[in-house]
Amino acid sequence: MKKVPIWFMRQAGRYLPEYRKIRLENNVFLDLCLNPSLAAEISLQPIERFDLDFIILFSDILVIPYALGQSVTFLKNHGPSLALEDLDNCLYNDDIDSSIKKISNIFKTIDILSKKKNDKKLIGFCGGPFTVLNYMIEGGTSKSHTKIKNFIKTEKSKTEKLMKNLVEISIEYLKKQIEMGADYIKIFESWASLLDGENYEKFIIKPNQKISEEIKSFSKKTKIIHFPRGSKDNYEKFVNEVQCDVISLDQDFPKQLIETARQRGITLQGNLNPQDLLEGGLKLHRKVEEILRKFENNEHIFNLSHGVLPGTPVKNVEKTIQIIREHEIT
Ligand code: 1CP
Repeated sequence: MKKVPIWFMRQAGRYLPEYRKIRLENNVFLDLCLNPSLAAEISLQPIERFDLDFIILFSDILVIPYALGQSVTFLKNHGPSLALEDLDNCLYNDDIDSSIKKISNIFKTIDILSKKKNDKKLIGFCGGPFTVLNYMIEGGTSKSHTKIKNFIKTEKSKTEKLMKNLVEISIEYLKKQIEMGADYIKIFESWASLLDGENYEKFIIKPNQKISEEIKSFSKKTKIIHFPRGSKDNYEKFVNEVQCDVISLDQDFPKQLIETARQRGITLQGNLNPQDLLEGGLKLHRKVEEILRKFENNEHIFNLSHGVLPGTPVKNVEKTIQIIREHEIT
């Protein structure tokens, strides 16, 4: 009898009291990401509590701008803040090896986790190059994304150079994670939704294609999860052009993708709405069953369509897991 494997995007985080406790004692978020024993402990918290099938490294996609030379801080309840005056450091950075060394503690976290993972699969990750560039140029979270849209239009050569550096460092960063024991790597292209047409091709397809190719030629057995969030009709193009073992789905993807993925042997991951998980009740029950049915003829990893929201009750996560575990695939 086959079971649907489970993990949750942002499964380690503020909805867990044991995470909040460590966070309270550690004010500087980036220090926490670069502290191997605490980062490993946090990565394992959701596994110990829920016995999930995947461990995801506790870190953040914004360690890459930090490594390249941009100051990154996380203000309480304010999200990340990246210093725009440091952009030139990243632009003229030609020493990727030294940059990677600044965040090499993360590889120690992976090493600890790979020794403790038992039968669980270990996921390493990075941000998609365009998504990371978005934070670097916006200086943090943005609603309008005017700076990045303007930047790629008016600063073509700087965009090209920054993207080149981001692709290069992401590949090296992922390879090191694989060397230290990551079974899967996930590329969070969380702001793919901002682009279409030619720009989608140039800033989403091409860079992700390059990363996949390099990773596959480095290690055939490592599974690649792509998450081009908000790609809508471009999801189909994405899976046709970028090598992926798993495609992580948000709420709004073309139904045809289910059939395409089945034919191509691509696993679907997703796609419970985090708001449904937060609200719980009968609606949550119905939504979880709907998702299990929707993907029952595919290889499926149960997950959310985006990260767990901070106010999510732990009992809703437990309930969701119970429904999935009791569900039998025939
Ligand atoms: O105050 C805190 O404790 C910080 C909250 C927090 C946490 C728990 C941040 C700040 N990052 C993380 C961990 C994190 N981030 C993980 C850990 C592994 C896990 O348990 O899943 C992962 C995979 C990420 C990835 C990440 N960071 C993404 C990609 C996924 C997504 O949500 O689209 C993005 C965009 C970020 C940026 C980021 N980090 C943190 C914040 C508040 C943000 C901004 C998000 C936004 O712009 O809205």
